Amino acid sequence: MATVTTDRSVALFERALALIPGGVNSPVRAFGSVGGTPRFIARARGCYLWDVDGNRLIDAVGSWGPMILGHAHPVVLEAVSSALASGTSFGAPTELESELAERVLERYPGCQRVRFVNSGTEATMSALRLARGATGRDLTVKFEGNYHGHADALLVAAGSGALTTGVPSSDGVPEAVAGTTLVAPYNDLDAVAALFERFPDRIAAVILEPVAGNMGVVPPAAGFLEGLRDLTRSHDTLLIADEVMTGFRLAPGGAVERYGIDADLVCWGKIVGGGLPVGAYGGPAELMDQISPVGRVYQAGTLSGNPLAMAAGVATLGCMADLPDLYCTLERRGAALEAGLLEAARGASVAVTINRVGSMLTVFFTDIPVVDLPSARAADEAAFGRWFHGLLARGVYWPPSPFEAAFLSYAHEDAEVEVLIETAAAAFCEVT
Ligand code: HOZ
Repeated sequence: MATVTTDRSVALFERALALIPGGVNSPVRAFGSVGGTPRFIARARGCYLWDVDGNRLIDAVGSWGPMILGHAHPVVLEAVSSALASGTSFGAPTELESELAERVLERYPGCQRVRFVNSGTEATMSALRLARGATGRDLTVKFEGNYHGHADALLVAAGSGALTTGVPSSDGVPEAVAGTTLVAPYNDLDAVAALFERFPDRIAAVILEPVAGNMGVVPPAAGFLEGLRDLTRSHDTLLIADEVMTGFRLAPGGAVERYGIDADLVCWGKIVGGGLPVGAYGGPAELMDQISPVGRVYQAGTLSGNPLAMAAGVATLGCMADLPDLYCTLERRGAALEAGLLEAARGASVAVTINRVGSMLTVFFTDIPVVDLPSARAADEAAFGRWFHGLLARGVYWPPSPFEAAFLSYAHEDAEVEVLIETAAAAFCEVT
C-alpha cells in the first residue's frame, strides 16, 4: 500500500480547531468515532473526491445522500450557474419554486402541497408543529436511534452524530420540551400501542424514518409500517414519514412508494436540493393549508425557496426522471456491493451483518441481526474504526461512523463497485 500524504488536511484541521467547535460544522465529520484527522476536500466529480493533498477517494458518503447523480453533474452545474447569473436571493416568489413543487408532488401522489425550507431539520420541526396545530395535541412519538435533525424536541434518543458523540439526548434541551417527546424502540409496535394506552387522546403525531439510516441502515420489520398506520389512524394521530434520506432514493416516491405507506405528512431533504441546502414537507391540502399565511401554524424563512437551491433540485429530479434505469441500476449495484462485502468479510473471517435497502447500506461488525438501536450498538465500534481506516488509506471514503449509511450514486459504475469490494477485502484483513 502506497504511503498517503495528508499534511495539508492535518494543517487545515489544526487551523479549523482554533476557529470552529471541533473544527467542523457538523459533528460526524470530525471522525470522532473512528479517530484520526478528517480529510479536507478540495473538489469532487462523479463518484470521486479529491482531498487537499491531492489524494483521490471513491466517495461512499455522497454528502450524506444528496449526490444520487454523482458530484458536479454537468446539468446541475449548468442550472445553478444560470440561476446564479440572475441573482442569488430575492426574498420573493420565483417560478422555480413551483417547478420544484410540481416535481416533488408528482412523485408523492398522497401530497397536494409542499413547503420548501432550508434543511431536513427545519422540515421535521415544522411538520411536527403543523401536526400539533392540526390536532390540538402536544405529545409526539419518535423511535430510538431515529434522527430527525437537531430541533429541541427531536434531540431525544437521537441517532447519527448524537450517537457518534455518545450523547443521544443533548444538553440544552429543556425538560419541558424533551418531555413532549415519547420514545419507543424501533420496530416495536407493542411499545407504541402501550404509549397510546398510557396517553390517550394526547399524541399529535408519530414520526419515523421508514428505513432508519441514522443508526446505520435498519429496515422496517414486516408489518411494522402497516401496524403503525393502523395504530395512528385508530387514535386520530398523524403519521409523519421522515424521508430526508430515503426520499427519491429508494424509489421515485421514496420509502412511501417502496413500502406503500399512507403517511399524513412527508419530510424531505438532501436529494430535493441536489446538493444545495433544501428541506421540504408536504401532505394533503387540508393539512398543509393550516400553515401560514393560509392557516395559523407559523413557519417562515428568508432563504426558503432560494433560487439557486431550487434550480439544483429541479435539475437533479429532472435528470433522475430522464434515467429509466436509475433505480434498477442502483439496486443491482447495491446488491453486488452487499454480496461482495459479505464474501470479503467471510474470506477474512470477520463477522458482519450487512443491512441494505437499495443504494443505502451499513456494515455492522456483529454476527447478530441488527433490527433496532440496541442491536446496532452491540456491533464492534473499534473493529469498524480499523476497517474504516483501512479503506481510507486505500482511497475509499466511507462514512466515518458505524451509525451511518453508505450511499451509492448512479456515477458508481460496476468498476468502482469492484474496487470498493477489493479495497474492503484488504481492509477486513486488518480488522482482527
Ligand atoms: N446522518 C446525518 C444526516 N442524516 C449525517 C450528516 C450530518 O449530521 O452531518
